[in-house]
Amino acid sequence: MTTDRASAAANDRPRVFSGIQPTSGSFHLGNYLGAVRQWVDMQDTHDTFYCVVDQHAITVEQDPAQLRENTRVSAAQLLGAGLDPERCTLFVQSHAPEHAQLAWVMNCITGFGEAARMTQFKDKSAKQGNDHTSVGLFTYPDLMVADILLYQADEVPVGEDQRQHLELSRTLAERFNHRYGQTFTVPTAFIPKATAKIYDLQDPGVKMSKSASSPKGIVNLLDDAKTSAKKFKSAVTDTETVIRYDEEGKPGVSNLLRIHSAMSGQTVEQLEAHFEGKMYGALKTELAELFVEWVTPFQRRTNEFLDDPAALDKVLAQGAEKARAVAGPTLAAAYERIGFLASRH
Ligand code: ATP
Ligand code: LTN
Repeated sequence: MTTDRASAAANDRPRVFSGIQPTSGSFHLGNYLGAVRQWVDMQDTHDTFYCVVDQHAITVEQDPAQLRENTRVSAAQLLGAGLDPERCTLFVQSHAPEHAQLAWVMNCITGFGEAARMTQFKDKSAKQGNDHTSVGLFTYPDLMVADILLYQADEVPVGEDQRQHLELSRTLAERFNHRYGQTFTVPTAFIPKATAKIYDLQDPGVKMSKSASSPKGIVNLLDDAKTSAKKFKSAVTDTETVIRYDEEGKPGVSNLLRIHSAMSGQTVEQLEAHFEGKMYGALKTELAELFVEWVTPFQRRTNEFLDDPAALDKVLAQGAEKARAVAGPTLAAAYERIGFLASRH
């Protein structure tokens, strides 16, 4: 049985897979700069598969109606950000049952201690306490590994916080291949340094995060643009007055410079020269303007997709069909290698 390398080779582009959780009503600027922006760019150079990972979202408690709504809003934002269903495959994880099926296999080749060392699990479970932590949260990384390996992905664009999970996907791909014969491509993480970790505007020592940031520290893409502009203007900096990049000494200013650089396309050095002799207010105001200029059309496009749920559902149904055409043969190969009796019906 052949896996899907043939079709990836046929269009001669490296394969990309990535996912995002529908755990909130809006993505934040960290999600966009750390991940989604790369997803958009890679459509031109890679064979791309992008997934709204609703099964990961239920590893913590979710309200059913809210989850359904957030799944649609997530897909609409991805389209609003520039994903083009003609050039990528966009789908919802639970629409492709192969993910849960391969995840079981991954659970069975992962050591208990290995899973227990995942830092995101340790952090989240420590916060919630054992009685409120699901087994699903513990095996979350194995579902993520299954997502990636099903598509024989070469590259996985994510933020810095996902590096350890990516390492696990490499380890498990190699382990499976070694035990049962060559089946999976060993993926690499694609983590552009400059935007790998966008920090909270009020607490520039920690990442901007849906679950942990205070409302003033997080820039939500679907919030009223004026509200977000105000957040940039009240971002925490330091008591100096020089606009200079220094991650250790000036984390707040450095975060703002990195965001500006990512959105304007100017290098940090160019920005330091541009802001020479100016006060922090100038950087904040310019950044707020840049953001509003970008976010306004983003919100318009996202709302267009939200206003037509039937069209959105159709995009997702077609995406699932394309995804399953790749995931199905990979799962079948893995099942055969591991020794499952073929089902003939
Ligand atoms: P939570 O804050 O609850 O951990 P999240 O905001 O990290 O959630 P995810 O759906 O887990 O959201 O992440 C989606 C993508 O965004 C991932 O690739 C992740 O690495 C990236 N990402 C999240 N936060 C940041 C950040 N502050 N800077 C850069 N990338 C980020
Ligand atoms: N755990 C990831 C979301 C995710 C993902 C994936 C990312 C689930 N499956 C596969 C890349 C590839 C997160 O961002 N928190």
